[in-house]
Amino acid sequence: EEKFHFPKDFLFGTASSAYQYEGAYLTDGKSLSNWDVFTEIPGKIEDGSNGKVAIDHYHRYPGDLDLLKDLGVDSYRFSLSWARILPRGRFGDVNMEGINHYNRVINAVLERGMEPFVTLTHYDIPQELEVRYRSWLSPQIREDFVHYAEICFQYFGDRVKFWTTFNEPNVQVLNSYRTGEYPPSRCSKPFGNCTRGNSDIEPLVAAHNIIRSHLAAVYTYRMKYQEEQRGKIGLVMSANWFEPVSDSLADRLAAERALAFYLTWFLDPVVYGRYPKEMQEILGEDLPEFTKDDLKLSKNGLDYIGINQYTGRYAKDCLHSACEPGKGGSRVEGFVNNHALKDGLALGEPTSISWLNVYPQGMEKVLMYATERYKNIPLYVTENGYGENSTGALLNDHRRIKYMSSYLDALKRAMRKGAHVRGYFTWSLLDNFEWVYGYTLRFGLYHVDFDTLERTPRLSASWYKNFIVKNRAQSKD
Ligand code: GCO
Repeated sequence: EEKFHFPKDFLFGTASSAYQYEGAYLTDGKSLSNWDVFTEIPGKIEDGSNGKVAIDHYHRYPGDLDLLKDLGVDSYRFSLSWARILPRGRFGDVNMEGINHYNRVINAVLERGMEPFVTLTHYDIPQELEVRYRSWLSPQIREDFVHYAEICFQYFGDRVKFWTTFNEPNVQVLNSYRTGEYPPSRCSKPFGNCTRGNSDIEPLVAAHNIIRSHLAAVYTYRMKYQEEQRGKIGLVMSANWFEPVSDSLADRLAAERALAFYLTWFLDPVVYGRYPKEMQEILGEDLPEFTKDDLKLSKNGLDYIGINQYTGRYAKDCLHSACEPGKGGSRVEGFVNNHALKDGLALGEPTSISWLNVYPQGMEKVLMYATERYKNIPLYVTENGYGENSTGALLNDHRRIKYMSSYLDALKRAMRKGAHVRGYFTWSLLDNFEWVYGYTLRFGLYHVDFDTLERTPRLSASWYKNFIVKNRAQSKD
């Protein structure tokens, strides 16, 4: 195999999020988040569980960071709980106990020789913002978000050099306002199980408010903090690949539309100041517009793009032929049917998790796509990982190793072809709370016993450790 060199500043790491890891849901002045409230509603979470305790990372972070140090990673990606820092948003005071907690975490990461890679919002927000003005459906949220972001820059920005405004806002708005699976569980046809019905444009409205919040926070960082603090600020997207189900022109265009209505939906406005043309054509006046002021903020409104890449799906045109019910295909999906299977065969290999097929080619393709579309903007693979639907221990996780190694090969292929990838974070160091699946899915390099909270390494932990050592050595010769 051709020799490959990772650049010197390449970051290997693992990723996590506050609600999925921390627990301590009312400790030290934290208020209820939207997820604390939502998980109380019967039937929302597969095993009826919640993140009140999660894996108690709030108290166990020193030990967990020791595990990371032992893995030899360069960086730890984690998120801050907004409700710990500003329990009432901008309607109340900063909670200094929350600030002190994250100061200790950030220092502990740095003391172990790692770089903190910090997400401001990974789905959980103070419930007060939901109750007062319906959070992301209201333009008011931008003021709250910028206020929160500035407090984080002020208290942590001397040490945090990588900021992410939002984690997977595409998944967030679709699950919150389209399928109703995430709080505040609003949905539109054909999805059921919503507490309230709504119009199908709510995901577009929420997305617009998120993009404007992102742009304003980036602008504030650049104007007031970046010169002194010298950090980078970016946005992390869920970046599933969409493969045309056939070679026909119609299906190839459908695959383009699928990406437009998922990935470039957020990235095009932030980088180029406009929504993708496929969205403009199909949604017309229902697509919110940016004001002149927004546009002033929005040229190259990020320093890096975060790519969460796990899997791929088939895209089938249904602009010209009938959409199959139950497979997406409405105008808010760009008239694209989404298929896991073609002639009964999955794109790649199926796993025990319905949304996860092993399709490493998707990693290479998405990285090349982003490189072509966004030219010189650096890319970080901020998540990639393998989960199993199992309550057993499965410490011999050969399937995870095979998955990671094939995706890392695909990442190298993309880099050889010119993709500007600067980092790779695997999801996740530890088994944790997997949103609507509760504790039924396990993504950890370490097994966590959810009763005793004991952490036990799987084979993949030493595999990843070796991978990093080997690949670092290459970069030095
Ligand atoms: C995200 C993801 C993570 C998941 C992981 C495995 O939004 O970044 O949903 O939080 O736990 O992708 O599904």
